[in-house]
Amino acid sequence: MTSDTVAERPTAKRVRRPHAWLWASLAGIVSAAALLAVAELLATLVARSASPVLAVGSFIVDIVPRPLKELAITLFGEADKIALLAGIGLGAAVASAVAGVLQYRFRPTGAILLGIGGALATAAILTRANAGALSFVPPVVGTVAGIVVLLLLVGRLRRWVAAATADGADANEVGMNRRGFFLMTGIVGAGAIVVGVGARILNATVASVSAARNALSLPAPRTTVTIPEGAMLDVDGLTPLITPNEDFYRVDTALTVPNVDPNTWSLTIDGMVDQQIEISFDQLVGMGLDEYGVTLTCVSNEVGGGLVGNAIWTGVPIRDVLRMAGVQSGADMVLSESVDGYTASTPLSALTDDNLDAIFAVEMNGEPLPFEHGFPVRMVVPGLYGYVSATKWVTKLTVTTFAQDEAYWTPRGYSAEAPIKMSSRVDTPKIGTPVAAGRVPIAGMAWAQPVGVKSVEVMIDSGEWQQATLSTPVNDSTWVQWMLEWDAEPGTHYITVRATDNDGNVQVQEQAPIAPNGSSGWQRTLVTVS
Ligand SMILES: Nc1nc2c(c(=O)[nH]1)N[C@H]1C(S)=C(S)[C@@H](COP(=O)(O)O)O[C@H]1N2
Ligand SMILES: [Mo]
Repeated sequence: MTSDTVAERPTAKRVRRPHAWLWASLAGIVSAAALLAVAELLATLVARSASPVLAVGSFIVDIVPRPLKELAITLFGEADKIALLAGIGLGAAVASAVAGVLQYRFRPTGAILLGIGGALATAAILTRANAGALSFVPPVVGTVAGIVVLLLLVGRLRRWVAAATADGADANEVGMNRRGFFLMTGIVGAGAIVVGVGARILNATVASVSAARNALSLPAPRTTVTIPEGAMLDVDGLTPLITPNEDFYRVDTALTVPNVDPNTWSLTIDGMVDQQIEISFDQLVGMGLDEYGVTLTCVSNEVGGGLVGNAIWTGVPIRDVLRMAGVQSGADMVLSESVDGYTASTPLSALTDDNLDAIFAVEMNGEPLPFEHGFPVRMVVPGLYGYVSATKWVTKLTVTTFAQDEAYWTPRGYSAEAPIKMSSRVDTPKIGTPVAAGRVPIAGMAWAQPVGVKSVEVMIDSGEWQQATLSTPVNDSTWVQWMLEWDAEPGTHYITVRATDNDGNVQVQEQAPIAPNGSSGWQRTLVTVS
């Protein structure tokens, strides 16, 4: 740095030269804070419980040599984790201050240093056991944000220094540039603290609910669902009888998946009841768990579509809980509400029917409900579309009437009541995937909850209806598989399918759109045989 003194300048006011190194360090630290804040914020959105800061911390814990670890424990005892985090924080602060100075003196080495740090952090995060497919997004986007902030801040600092060291420096101009630098540094720094701390707190609750779910040990169900022999047909391309949780369709209005801790969860039953009650998760589970096989269907499922899935749910009949509150006469609807304010209107009779098994489910296919599917408690009602019955993250039931209350979707173009329409679907062969001439199995799924499917018929082109072979149903509220051996001749053919339920009703041929109460029609698939 040059050392001509400002006092010699012929300006009216004294123009002070900035402590450039100091402010460059600050710029570096604020850039790193922005990096962390953006990363933590994105982590809450895309990578559940994967805090980039903590992932890097855990990575370091794992690579620190044992003697050093033991030394840390001797030195800091139970506070060793805090000491480690403080150490990482200090190290990161020093490194980012260095990056700021480097960027100021030797453009663009500071940005490169920050980039290398971000890349190392990304690598550390991706080596963690709980890393998901999107875990790279928070550190990568965070690093880009950090570099942009560094370039901007150091750019401002340079302008300030240039103004202050120019011949005949103008105090006003210097002041303006100084304020520009501090304003931007202050806004980014404060923003990073608010966003970063907020995201970290959010992230911590996500992680703690995640831990609560992992730690949950539920009593074994008293009764289990028996899968009868012949319940699964062996055809390539046919949907499995039980939908694995990770393949189960998800439909809800939740922007971010609610985090509900089972230890603080409670269910309130109010409205037209003898006494309002509130039960805890332990009380609910303590009523005794049983398994139920129920196929869930979304009203938005088009004929032939995939918004339908079948799971074994473990839970407690809703009627048993309603009985504790005592339903009063005159009620005909139960408005269920989730923690995020979503509501569904379910006919009271569907929840009190002894032959229907509407349940509060706590498990899905033998594990606690996945977060996306309503952890810790959701409703499952055989025979009703999800939007009028299957409230996830449920915390309240209000016993009421259709005349008095309406649910989330009712003013939005969907019916207040919506039984699932019987439907059937071709899974194989698939449209657009030609098959070789010869014996070709045609197979798919059919459902008619809660009555059950009696038969499925298939028509090739405009031929006769042919009876498909059905799998043995698990019960009347689950779907069945069907298949038909077909002697496929070269050319293009139409395959049409329709089901008949145990009451003798044939699947409705007339096409209906999904609104207001579900699609109808027969699926007709075009197949090319070569
Ligand atoms: N809290 C809440 N529960 C909800 C919904 C919702 O938007 N919010 N959507 C419903 C709809 S429309 C359907 S089809 C089912 C889907 O359940 P799934 O996501 O577990 O498959 O959840 C129902 N429960
Ligand atoms: Mo739905």
